[in-house]
Amino acid sequence: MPAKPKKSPAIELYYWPTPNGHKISILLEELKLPYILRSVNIGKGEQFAPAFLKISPNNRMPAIIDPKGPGGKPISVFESGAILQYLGRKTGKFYPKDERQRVAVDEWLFWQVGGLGPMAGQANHFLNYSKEDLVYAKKRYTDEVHRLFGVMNTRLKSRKYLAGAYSIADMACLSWVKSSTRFQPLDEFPPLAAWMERLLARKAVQRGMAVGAELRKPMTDAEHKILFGQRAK
Ligand SMILES: N[C@@H](CCC(=O)N[C@@H](CS)C(=O)NCC(=O)O)C(=O)O
Repeated sequence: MPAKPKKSPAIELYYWPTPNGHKISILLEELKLPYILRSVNIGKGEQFAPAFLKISPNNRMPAIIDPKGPGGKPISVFESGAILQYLGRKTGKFYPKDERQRVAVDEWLFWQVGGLGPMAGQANHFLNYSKEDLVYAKKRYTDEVHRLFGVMNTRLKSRKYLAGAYSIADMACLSWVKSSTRFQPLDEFPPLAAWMERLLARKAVQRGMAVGAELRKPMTDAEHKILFGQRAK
């Protein structure tokens, strides 16, 4: 009898339900790869645990451990963009091999990790978490999100996805766009709104964004102290 093909061992996903976490849970759901959820409660400071810092020295989730990495040996990956690219290369899905197409995906992926994510994150911080009401900071970052939404909107006027076929670049942007609609509605940006609805209609996206949703609670003062005002240790 022919030997049954061995199933790949499950990837460990170090995760908390935030837009940066969603990027990876969405991709894993899209890929239908088995994974084990390792929650990292960032409000409780679990991102500072020495074992976690070994795989994610920036004390940020998401991170993964793939027990079957290059050469069949385990590998850990931190930084959401690096994880998306790694899984894209490993599976050959949602990350084209053709160099021109790959460059386009990389452009929009880096645009997200260096622009949309940090700017929307700061806007959210000053609108919802700052103990001081800093008008300039709120305007600076909400303006920037508005500008970035405009850039995406223009790009999506003539295409369904950011870079060719549906890719890791779209997955990276989705949860940041969705969460930012709390302060920046999409009425001014119809192609962007249509893109968001197109992605949200995907079952894998719905599953990915639901991962760990029950873990998320309103932030307490103790959690605020852990998350904000961090300095080098
Ligand atoms: N550039 C990182 C950002 C990740 C990040 O900011 N994660 C946040 C949650 S969304 C976190 O783990 N925060 C923990 C902390 O602030 O200590 C990535 O893209 O992976």
